[in-house]
Amino acid sequence: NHAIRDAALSTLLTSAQLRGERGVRSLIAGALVTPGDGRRSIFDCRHGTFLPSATLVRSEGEADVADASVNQAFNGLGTTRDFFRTVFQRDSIDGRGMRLLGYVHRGRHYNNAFWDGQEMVFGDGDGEVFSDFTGSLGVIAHELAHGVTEHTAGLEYHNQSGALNESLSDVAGAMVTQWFLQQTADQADWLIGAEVFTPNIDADALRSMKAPGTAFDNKLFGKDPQPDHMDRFVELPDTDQGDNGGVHVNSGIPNKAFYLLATGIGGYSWDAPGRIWYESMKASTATTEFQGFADITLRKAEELYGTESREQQAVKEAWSGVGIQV
Ligand code: ASN
Ligand code: ZN
Ligand code: CA
Repeated sequence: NHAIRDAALSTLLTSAQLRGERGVRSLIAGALVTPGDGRRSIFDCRHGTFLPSATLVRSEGEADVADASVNQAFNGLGTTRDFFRTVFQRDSIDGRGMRLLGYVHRGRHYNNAFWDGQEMVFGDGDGEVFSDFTGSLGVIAHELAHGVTEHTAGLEYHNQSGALNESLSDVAGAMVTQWFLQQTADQADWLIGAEVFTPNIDADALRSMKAPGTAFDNKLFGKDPQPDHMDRFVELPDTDQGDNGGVHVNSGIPNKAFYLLATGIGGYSWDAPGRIWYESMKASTATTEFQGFADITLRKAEELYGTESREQQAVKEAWSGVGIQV
């Protein structure tokens, strides 16, 4: 009886710890349960798609393994976690040390990576067009940042709120990459996912924040559909075919605004520009749109740096550059 009860408790404890459910953990046994601190667990899907069948292959504190995808996911999630902790004093995805669950080798030839509300999942790519998605720190940070957005603004993943959600993930992807390389806004390439294409493919990256709409132009994909200004906003249906109302398309507009802010202020993007964006993300809601977010950034720049500060002036000019007046 004891054995059965203990086994059930340990299962509950393990799954609760893995999911970082603080409420459940403290409910179970207070002192017995250690906080997460964003500890990493990497699972190998071994080409399956059913995540509960994946195998735990590397935990926090453990050394490199033979599988490069595992180590890349482990390192990328660690760098992103350390970025949020060091730069924004944020403890993991939920701000309360939530466990970081990374799944690699998801499916066969899977050409994507995603956050599913609980974990970060990476495909290997088909090897023809795309390579392993764990090969891009920007992509890893992008996916983790979807978790941060879900736990802060909670931006609905369609139309303008969804494009803003996508943009916040790209902004995090760029900042984490630049922080890792210690590059200033002027030194950085502002590309997201430059590493995920095989050498066969004529494409700079998935997206360019510096010049949305120019990341690729080839036979396979056509031209990069991202606009860089409200005059070229793309109306798409809120369907899977329509990219949920163009969430990966119109994200080019706030992406460009952040690029303009970072280069306008100068120095490291994660300093004043990142602080303004991060505070604005926390002050946004599920239905915040571009204009509403822009207004929030103006207010945050004022609160953080003062009325008519050069930072606040740079915020005005950045949004004006994409056709949004604040
Ligand atoms: N890589 C995409 C993203 O994180 C996956 C998706 O659209 N669900 O936005
Ligand atoms: Zn995304
Ligand atoms: Ca949908």
